[in-house]
Amino acid sequence: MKFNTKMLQAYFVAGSQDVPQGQTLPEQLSAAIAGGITAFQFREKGPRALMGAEKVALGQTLHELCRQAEIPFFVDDDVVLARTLRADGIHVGQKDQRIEQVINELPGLIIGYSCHTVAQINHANELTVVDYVGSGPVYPTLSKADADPALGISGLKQLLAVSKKPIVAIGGIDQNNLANVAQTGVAGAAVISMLTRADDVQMTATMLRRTFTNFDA
Ligand code: 3NM
Repeated sequence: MKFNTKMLQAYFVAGSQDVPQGQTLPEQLSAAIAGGITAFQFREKGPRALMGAEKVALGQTLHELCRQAEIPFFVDDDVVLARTLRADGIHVGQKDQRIEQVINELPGLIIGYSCHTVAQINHANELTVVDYVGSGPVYPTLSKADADPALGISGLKQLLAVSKKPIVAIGGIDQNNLANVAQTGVAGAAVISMLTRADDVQMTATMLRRTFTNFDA
């Protein structure tokens, strides 16, 4: 699949650990797709994450839902899992395997790279195969244990000013602050809890998508 900046508009990130009891990730992803999300990232991480065959099986189910909807399926960090699941893309963090190594091991995949500082953005600018940058946390988040300090809108704007790559904002983004995030000019928002904790996942996904479709020049 070829990268398109519009894929970043409404970017759902989740693993089974993010889903409240009584619901499942395939159900939530189906609802989010019905609502209009533009990308999904499988991020099975932390003490409650699935392992081994169970993780692969869930990934296959989720990828199939994305395939039917013709939206990209990303894997967080894991080169082997990305290859096993034939993912469309991989998202690489600063603390993961070195980005250059991932790029060499997965030719042809869409590559996302987390950047939290101007220095990291400058590095990403030099990497021609990096398609987009994920920047955050914009606001404090409960979904990532080792998150950096919050950037705020002003910090996000500083990163936007130097980035040659499209930026998807992440971290603590919810229905109340979404418009402020969109107004910075980022290509989209990546969210976990805004969708996994939503009362109505489909409607919330539609709201997320519309926010960025309206700001789309
Ligand atoms: N990465 P929520 S913040 C996965 O700053 C992730 O790079 C972040 O979850 C970063 O939308 C984050 O629930 C968690 O705040 C986002």
